[in-house]
Amino acid sequence: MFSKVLIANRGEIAVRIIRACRELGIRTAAVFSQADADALHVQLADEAVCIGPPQAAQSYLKIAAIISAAEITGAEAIHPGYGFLAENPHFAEVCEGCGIRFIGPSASSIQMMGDKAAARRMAAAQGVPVLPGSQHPVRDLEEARRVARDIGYPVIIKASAGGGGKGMRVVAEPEALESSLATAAAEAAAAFGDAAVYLERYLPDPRHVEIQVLMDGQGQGIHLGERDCSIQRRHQKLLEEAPSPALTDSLRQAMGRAALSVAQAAGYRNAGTVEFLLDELGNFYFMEMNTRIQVEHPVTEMVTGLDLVKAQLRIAAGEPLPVSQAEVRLTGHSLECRINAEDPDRFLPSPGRLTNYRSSGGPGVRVDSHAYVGYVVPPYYDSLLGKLVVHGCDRGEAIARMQRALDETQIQGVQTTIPFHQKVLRHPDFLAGRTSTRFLERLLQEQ
Ligand code: MV4
Repeated sequence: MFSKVLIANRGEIAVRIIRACRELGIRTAAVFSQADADALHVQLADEAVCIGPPQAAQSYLKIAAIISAAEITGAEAIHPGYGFLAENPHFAEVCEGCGIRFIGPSASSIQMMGDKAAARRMAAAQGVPVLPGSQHPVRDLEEARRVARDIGYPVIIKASAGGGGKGMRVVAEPEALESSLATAAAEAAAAFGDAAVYLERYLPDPRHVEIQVLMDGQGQGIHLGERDCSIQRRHQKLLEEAPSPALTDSLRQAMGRAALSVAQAAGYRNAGTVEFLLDELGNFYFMEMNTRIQVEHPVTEMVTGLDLVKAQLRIAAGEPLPVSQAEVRLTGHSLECRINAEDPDRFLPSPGRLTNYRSSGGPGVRVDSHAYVGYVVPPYYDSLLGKLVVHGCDRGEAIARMQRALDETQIQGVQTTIPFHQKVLRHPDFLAGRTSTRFLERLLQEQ
């Protein structure tokens, strides 16, 4: 195992990774920007290096500064967390080139999955269902017209270099195709420096269901069930759960096998997530693969009893998978609420000092947060203050527990998304498990 790991991240995920390292007897080196000198991850790490000014482009995204910090501290490996450099193939390559282990997949797997059109082709080649659409980015309007006519309207235009909703356009009828194609391509070019787009048949109200996989370096892998992440706003997830209220055991098995075959075909190593859209009839379709540890990983940890960050560290150090597929057992139900420092009605950032903070606790409650009384939430980064995660013997107990935990939590000095979550957890559709990617739209219209 490594003796020292550098954490190339901040906030709750840096704290989460430091905790896993500490339990494995690994020393930790943190990096921080000038805005994060008083951050919890800096306090909890064994040592910390300032890597630049507050703006992420001048600190957490600066590859040279992070590699220097790893060299100065003598770290043998770098954990990238999520966001920032986590899915940057160039960063993974530079780490390995400098003799520092990148805790994640190979640069080539990251690159492959970063090309959403290529990932879709690879899934289809494995016999994994994909929605009808173009096998390659569309070359021009004529080709787009042909493809759209073949698959039938409505269609969705997606950026090949995209993911997370940028450069996406739904096209209801042929008349709208030309202008939507132009805006989607322009948006993709601006956001990713790559105007390539492809088409798919549009599902009007799917669920977002993703499968967690763990792969060793030899192509052996296990799947750890699903997370239902249908409750999102502008492609930001707000509440996640495991298991999905929509899955049966046999559907879960089919999706797990599909996820593993995609990961195997990509030569994937370490923790990854295969995203699917699920329709009302129980048909699932490959969407994309995320090559990082995800924000919502704790719900999988709660129902499997596994520590995914420790598994990442072990796999990166060349150790075998923590359990076999036969040993994976899903127990009970878990929910995660993302607590953002935001105005809960308009979802606008609410930075500032936490004048009061009282966290929840008690049976089945887990708090992954970097918050403390007196902490100043900086305006430079995403607004996630922490994650409230619960486990119960079934969905009903998990919901009651989350309601109790949200009620117990007190945060003053900034606005938070807690009132929003309290509303969701009382909603009859949520209580009945009737969630989909349109749930929030409906809820916000009801106010
Ligand atoms: C779709 C879709 C419907 N049909 N693709 C959104 C993010 C990006 N990863 C893909 N997304 C979608 N792709 C087809 N063919 C609907 C969405 C979508 C969505 C997906 C998951 C969770 C929330 C969403 C909100 C709006 C649209």
